[in-house]
Amino acid sequence: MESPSISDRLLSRRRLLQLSGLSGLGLVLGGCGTSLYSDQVNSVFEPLNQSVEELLLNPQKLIPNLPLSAIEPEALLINSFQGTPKIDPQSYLLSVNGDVERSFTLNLAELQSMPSTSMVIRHVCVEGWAAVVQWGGVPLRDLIALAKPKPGAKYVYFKSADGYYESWDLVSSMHPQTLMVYQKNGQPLSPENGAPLRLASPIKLGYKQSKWVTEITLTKQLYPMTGYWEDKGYEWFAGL
Ligand SMILES: Nc1nc2c(c(=O)[nH]1)N[C@H]1C(S)=C(S)[C@@H](COP(=O)(O)O)O[C@H]1N2
Ligand SMILES: [Mo]
Repeated sequence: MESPSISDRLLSRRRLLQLSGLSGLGLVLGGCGTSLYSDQVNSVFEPLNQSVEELLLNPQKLIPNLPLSAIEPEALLINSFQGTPKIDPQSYLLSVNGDVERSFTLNLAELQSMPSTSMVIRHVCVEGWAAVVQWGGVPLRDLIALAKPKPGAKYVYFKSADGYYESWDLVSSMHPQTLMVYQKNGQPLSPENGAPLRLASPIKLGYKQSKWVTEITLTKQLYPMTGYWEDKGYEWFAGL
């Protein structure tokens, strides 16, 4: 699942603008000139395929944010099936690909230049602990929309640098509070908690929330290996 890497930083900014035009989302990137942006929107706009468009237009029910005072910094235990992988944030790339019109890769600076969201939610692990956490990052739905899923794409696979893997249904992936985060409790995300980039969402159990995500792949089918813990017998949907 190779996709062209954005090597030139200037080009990449332009490419992001093109992608945002294609998405129909009207993303305005921080620090970018708006004149280039409006040129791109008018020249390259194409509607999204129906199902993703519907998901964008009919936002799902939001989980109420908890107050900042509810954050429990000590309660979030580190869970890792085999330690923290070494990732150089300078050379890190997120790849988005699969059954999409436009595969792309983004580096951390590019991800951090996209509009971000913050939320305070409860993380729940099946092992019997929970923690209120503030997370900050990019809505996964924005990345999915940039990639323009092909009609029939219904699942989203996540590959992690430690060999962990997960799959989600598209609807849960498009939930406005399903985020790819690089920030936790007001600080940059720590390596143990999944830096440079991890999933965070109030609608799924902890094991669905992959840390150290390097690749997001849209698929039309659910393949036999659905997730690291699921393949050991845990429930796939794992909704909260
Ligand atoms: N790549 C990867 N992601 C992972 C895991 C893992 O072992 N590897 N563990 C999962 C589980 S079971 C939980 S509860 C959360 C824990 O996140 P934390 O370590 O930041 O508290 O990460 C999830 N994501
Ligand atoms: Mo967990």
